[in-house]
Amino acid sequence: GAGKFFVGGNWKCNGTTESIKKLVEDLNSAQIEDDVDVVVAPPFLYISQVVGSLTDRIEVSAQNSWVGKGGAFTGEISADQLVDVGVKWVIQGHSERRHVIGESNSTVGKKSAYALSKGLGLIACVGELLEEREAGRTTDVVFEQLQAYADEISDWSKVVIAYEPVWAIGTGKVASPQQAQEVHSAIRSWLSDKISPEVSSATRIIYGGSVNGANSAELAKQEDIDGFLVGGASLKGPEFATICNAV
Ligand code: G2H
Repeated sequence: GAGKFFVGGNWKCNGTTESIKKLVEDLNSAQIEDDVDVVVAPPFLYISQVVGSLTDRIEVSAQNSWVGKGGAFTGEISADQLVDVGVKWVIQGHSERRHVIGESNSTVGKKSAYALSKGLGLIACVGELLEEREAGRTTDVVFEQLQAYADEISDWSKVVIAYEPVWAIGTGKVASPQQAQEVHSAIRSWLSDKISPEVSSATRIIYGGSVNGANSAELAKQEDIDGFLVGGASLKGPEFATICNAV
């Protein structure tokens, strides 16, 4: 493993003022161990509410940001604006943005580099589709996605890589600890070969895809699983706390 365990809660497009107030209260009163970095990613609309009410123990992430600085880009949010309201992290390249919204590898790389240049930490997602796995192309796809980040990023010190096999996202089908470990280890080797051995040993590689309170401990035991990116189960405070304490 690398560095401190890292658990992100990706709330996706869920919640209301009321439900988020309750979730923040649950997180504020949760017992979270010291040996884990915890980040939550609310929808943009609720970010200021969360920054203003959540314990400092947990940092706030956005789920996306624009490719450059602000201006005439209707409907977009810039990294500069995220920093302005107290956000510390951004998720880029989530499979829902790649496969539902249609973002390309190169767009994801550019957005990531801009966010890093503004001082945000980056949760850089990668992951293969079911048909890519079945065709034996898992590492080809993941390495192409990593290369697109590497083409734009020079400083990896604020990067966390999230491996999320698309077939395991929101489907209840979690990758087995061995399946996840195999890809995490391949990512670790890729970093060593293509970036540097130092970056490879320092960069946290977290797993996402149907992680819950019942399967997190077993996954956390794998050598190259340095944390989780949690979707559905991060909407329940007590279960999310269990996952944070999985290590
Ligand atoms: C994968 C994950 C969070 P879930 O998208 O990024 O979601 O845990 O609901 O599969």
